[in-house]
Amino acid sequence: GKVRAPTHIVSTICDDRGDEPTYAGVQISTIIEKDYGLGDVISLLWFKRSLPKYCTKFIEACYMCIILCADHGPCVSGAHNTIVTSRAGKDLVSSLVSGLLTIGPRFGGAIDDAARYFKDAYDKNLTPYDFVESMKKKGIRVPGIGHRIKRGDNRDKRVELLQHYGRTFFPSVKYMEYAVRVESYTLSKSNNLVLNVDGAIGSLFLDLLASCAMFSQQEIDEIVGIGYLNGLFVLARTIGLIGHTFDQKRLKQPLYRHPWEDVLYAK
Ligand code: Q5B
Repeated sequence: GKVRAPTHIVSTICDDRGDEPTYAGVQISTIIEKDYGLGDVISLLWFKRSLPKYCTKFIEACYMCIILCADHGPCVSGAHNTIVTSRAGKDLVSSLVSGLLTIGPRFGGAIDDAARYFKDAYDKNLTPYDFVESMKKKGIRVPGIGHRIKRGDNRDKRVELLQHYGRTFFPSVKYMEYAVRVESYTLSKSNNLVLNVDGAIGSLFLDLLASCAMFSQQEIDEIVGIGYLNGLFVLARTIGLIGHTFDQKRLKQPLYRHPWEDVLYAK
């Protein structure tokens, strides 16, 4: 019989060979007819399954996550880079990616590590004290904890909205409540060591995966291991960074040059 030559690429999420593309087997016309939202599309293309409404709303809550993380002003690392690049006369894609490239362990990209460390600590029954102090001994900052401007007495509204959503709609929020207990301990050390938006999303996403009965333990470990969750921040902040690019162009802002007065020229 015929022997099929091995393919160079294996792909499992989207098939464009028929009359219309399918996302994880679902035709795009069905997606439109059934009024699927962005959370449903993310569920199909990232998780390869349709998730229950409260999950897709949370992803959208990540549409909360996505809505809530879409922008956080011009002063954060990503927006700053995008603004400087746009003012250097570069195009949309260049301005966007220069901002996106700042997303990482300190800025916006701590969601996966927050999920990994909170999961490991909770599953091992570590007390918040033991968890935080063991991280300190290893010289690792607790991902999902700490913020440059948010404080114990100036909480992050986004975190509060996400927590309220989880407590209202999720069957269980054990990982998020663990993160809150960790925060109580870190706040006793310093007022800036709040649970931040990355930590809130990371811990709540663990709750989503663990409580919706749509993922095996092996699949959850794979999702956390591969690191899907920073994708939510990247996706969300792309909206804001595009906005900052257009804003600078609309305002016809000149080439940016940092003022000498704001540099310490040290020997
Ligand atoms: N200390 C976020 O640091 C920041 C500690 C800690 C233990 C911690 C820091 C951190 C983990 C990464 C993380 C996501 C760099 C943040 C985001 C999106 C955003 C951004 C926006 C948006 C802030 C002072 C003392 C030192 C440190 C200790 C600090 N963090 N100890 N665990 N996690 N967090 N990132 O204020 O004894 O003096 O040496 O890395 O979750 O990115 O809006 O801006 O939407 O755009 O610069 O919200 O927390 O604090 O470096 O002066 O440290 O606290 O060891 O102790 P800061 P530092 P010591 S959300």
